[in-house]
Amino acid sequence: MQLALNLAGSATGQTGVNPVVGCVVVHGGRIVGMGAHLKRGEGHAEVLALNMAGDQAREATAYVTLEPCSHYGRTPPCCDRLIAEGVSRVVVATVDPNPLVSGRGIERLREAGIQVEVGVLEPQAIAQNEAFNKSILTGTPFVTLKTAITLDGRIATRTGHSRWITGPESRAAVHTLRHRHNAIMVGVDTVLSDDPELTTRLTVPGINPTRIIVDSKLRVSETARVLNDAAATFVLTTGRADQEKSERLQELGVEVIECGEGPRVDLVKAMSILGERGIGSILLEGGGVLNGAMLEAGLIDKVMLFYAPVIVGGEGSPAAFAFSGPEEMSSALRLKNVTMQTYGEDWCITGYPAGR
Ligand code: AOF
Ligand code: ZN
Repeated sequence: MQLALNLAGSATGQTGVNPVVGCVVVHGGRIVGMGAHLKRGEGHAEVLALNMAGDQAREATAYVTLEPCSHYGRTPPCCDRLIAEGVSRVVVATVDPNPLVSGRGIERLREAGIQVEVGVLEPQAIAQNEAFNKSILTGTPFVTLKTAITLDGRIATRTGHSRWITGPESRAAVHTLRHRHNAIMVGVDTVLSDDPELTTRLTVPGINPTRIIVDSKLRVSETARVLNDAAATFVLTTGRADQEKSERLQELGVEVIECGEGPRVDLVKAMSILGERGIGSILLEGGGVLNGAMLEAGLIDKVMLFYAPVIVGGEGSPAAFAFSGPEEMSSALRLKNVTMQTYGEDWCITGYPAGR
């Protein structure tokens, strides 16, 4: 099962709104087939592993990280294939939260006389599909807030200078995060001040996330890099936006999406629209005002703070979370399941807002 989880995990970021799934087929103590779901619309893990196993699938055990599907989606049900191949035992890490499957796959295998065991390495399997687990049930994307931050909670100096807070190891990790999310989201002020590309730049090619710019007044410059390269960009605005500017942006190949009637972009509505457009996960790269607004709206599922060992002070220097905040400490937003990882001289603190 650990091998199946590793196979699945290696495809994180390339299955779109689909889960990552791995499968290992074992016969007589030998591995005879392996597979991972690699792309939405293409083969499921079980099918690829069974294709490799051939005749040796008969009387074999299949280890699968997610309950085999029982429905006709873009591909036929994996259950039927496992039954047809004569597999005698299926070990499943966790049940598929997809309401179209959710227990039916396991039931169907059992009815066919296959021995089924559920719950092996389940916590790892659930964690691996945290984005899918949310988006399949809510229709809205899983949002990871990421920021590079000083020890005193700032994301730039008092003059707005921010390159670079963290070191090369952290920055490389962030590009891996971009590869692993369907979209990347920033406020228009970040685009105006930094003119970033918001693409995935690793030492090997990665997948570019769809760029999402939150821009209620369509202040983005038509010459901004995010509007003039090959990667996809959505601009979120409101019904009050200047229609001529909106048309000019659309001529550049950008999708302009109206979320509410203003004055600000309705972020809750935005999440549903993005879910409908096939965005299952978003990496939120701020700045502070958008971070604060997303947090206040309860739209953050996960927080990753890359702390650099620097202090910048400065009375007006931008904070990572610019929102009014609670009156009392007991009402502060608390993170749970907190872990810490080092990247060079930086620490990344990862946690999940409690109560979500
Ligand atoms: C599996 N094995 O490898 C995957 C599963 O549109 P489709 O046909 O690809 O179906 C997508 C749904 O199937 C997805 O929402 C999830 O419930 C399940 N994914 N199931 O048995 C796999 N990728
Ligand atoms: Zn399937």
